[in-house]
Amino acid sequence: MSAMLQDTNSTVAAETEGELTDGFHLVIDALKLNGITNIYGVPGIPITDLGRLAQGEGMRVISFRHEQNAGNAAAIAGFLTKQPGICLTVSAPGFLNGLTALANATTNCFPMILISGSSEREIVDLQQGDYEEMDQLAIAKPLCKAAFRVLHAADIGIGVARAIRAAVSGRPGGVYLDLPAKLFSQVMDAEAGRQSLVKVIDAAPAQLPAPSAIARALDLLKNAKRPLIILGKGAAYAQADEDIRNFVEKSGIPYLPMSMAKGLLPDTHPQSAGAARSQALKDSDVVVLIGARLNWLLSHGKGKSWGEPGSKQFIQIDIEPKEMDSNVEIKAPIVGDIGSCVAALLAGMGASWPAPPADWINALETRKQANLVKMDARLKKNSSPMDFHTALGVLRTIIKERPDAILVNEGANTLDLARGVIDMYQPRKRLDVGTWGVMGIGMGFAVGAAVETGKPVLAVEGDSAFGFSGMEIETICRYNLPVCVVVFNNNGIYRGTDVNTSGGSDVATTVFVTDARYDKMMEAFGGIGANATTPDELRAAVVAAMDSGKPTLINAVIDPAAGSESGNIGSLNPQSVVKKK
Ligand code: ADP
Ligand code: TPW
Ligand code: MG
Repeated sequence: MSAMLQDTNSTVAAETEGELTDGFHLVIDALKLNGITNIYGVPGIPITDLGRLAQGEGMRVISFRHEQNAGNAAAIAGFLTKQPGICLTVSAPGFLNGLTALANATTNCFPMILISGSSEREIVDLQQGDYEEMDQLAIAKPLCKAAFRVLHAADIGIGVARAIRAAVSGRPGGVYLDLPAKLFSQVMDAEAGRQSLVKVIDAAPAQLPAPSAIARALDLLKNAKRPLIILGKGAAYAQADEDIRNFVEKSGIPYLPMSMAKGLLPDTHPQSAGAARSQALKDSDVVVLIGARLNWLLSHGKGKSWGEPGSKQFIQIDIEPKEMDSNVEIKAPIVGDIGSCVAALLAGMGASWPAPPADWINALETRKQANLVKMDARLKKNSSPMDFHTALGVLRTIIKERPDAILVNEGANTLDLARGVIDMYQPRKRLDVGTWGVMGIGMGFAVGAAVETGKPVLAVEGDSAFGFSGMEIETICRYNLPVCVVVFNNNGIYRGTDVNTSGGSDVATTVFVTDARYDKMMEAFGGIGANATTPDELRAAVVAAMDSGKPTLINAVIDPAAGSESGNIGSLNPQSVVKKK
């Protein structure tokens, strides 16, 4: 290798050997060879030229205002495409800004690669105070699925290949790729460079379930009196849409979609038990989990919301063997990729499958209809100022009319209520705060979704949630993306009505500037701003935005008293019971 490899100082020597390449070009060539076309990042030392050259070589390089948002765009690109999304950052602070998104991607099982430039190893390791000095590899390691560093240009091909395979194979997740500044200007013979690149073959190999696991699961399912299917975002990610739909319909079993699995089957599907969720969880006897973990979002599979102790038996499909028995016993684990597992279940069900007992179906249907009637009444209330339901009723209709639009959603009340109110009709159209309930995914997800799919994006944002990534509306305007942001402005976090109990002049910790006009921010960058105080105004503004495809921000004025603390998860919010005299 030493013969092929040159550093910058030996460029002259290398030139005598014919056509040359360098670290910059090898990184770009390695990504392109593997079908990666988009990079999300923030430029600066040492990766400014990498972004510039990548753009020059025909990649789409989207520059953000903050790395966390670039990272979130890359993560959601990974979820939507099953290809790792690429985030590119500068050393130390830029890397750290991107790291939150990498950790979040890993937590959510989204494949992404954070590629970060880093400072000189010799100086970093001796802690001699380099520009943006930091041992980035060590810091990234516990927060992602795998972390690699490339020191020689000739190893870039293999490094990128390892990163891609690690991100998408098995349980998908975030990968860190550390590229020290010196690597980029290392020069080597172009032909040897080409030969060093690796096109990853079968990056996410199918993982077939054992026939005995399928038989065990079907046995359990066949004898169930009150079966239930839960679809999680792993099922949405798997892109096995048709087989999943066939499995649900052939089995006749009611199903519940987790938040980002909404639309895998339309929420209006007769078998959806979404509107009878509590009862379905509590009263079911056999539960089939498809790409959904029994974490806090499902109350760990036990406790009050799951009914009597011992009343449940679980079948779980997951690609990660360690997920089985994570919280409760799994009676029938099926380890494999969802596409292969669901196909095997379908095959094992044979030509006919007994319908679940009618009393179970009827009980859920009765509850569902009663709940839908209640919700309908709330949505139709033409309140002024608008409350969450009135405003969400408008957006619900708009998504029904435009089912191919992508809905991005974050906030507390704005999130929890939108999840229940807005029906989804197509797979992978609802993108939200995911496993961590993290604020700040909004504009990054909106940009990533618009860039990857070309579809219109409707981002429904709490006013606090929006603030975490709000500066990216400049990015949305700069790339002229079809994104309509609706800020649910209730003057604060949860509500805008809290008071400072000390009587001091600072406002309460959850309260923002009263009656702020977020729409003016969009106008500052040449986008369209609108203020909506009634359902009619809101509808008109969103329809205009979706029709035009122009970057738009609508400030939706919501009653500051309408929300509740922590939205639907107030039970997780510890509150002091001590009264100070
Ligand atoms: P939700 O939040 O919607 O309940 P989770 O993120 O908790 O979903 O669960 C997703 C699960 O899906 C993870 O355990 C992950 O290992 C699994 N998963 C992701 N992709 C696949 C796949 N292609 N095949 C099987 N399991 C998958
Ligand atoms: C990275 C804590 C959860 S929800 C929320 C915060 C700050 C904002 C709720 O206010 P919003 O919604 O968006 O105005 P609404 O409709 O109820 O008024 N930091 C991070 N993640 C989380 N989850 C928080 C803080 C939080
Ligand atoms: Mg708010």
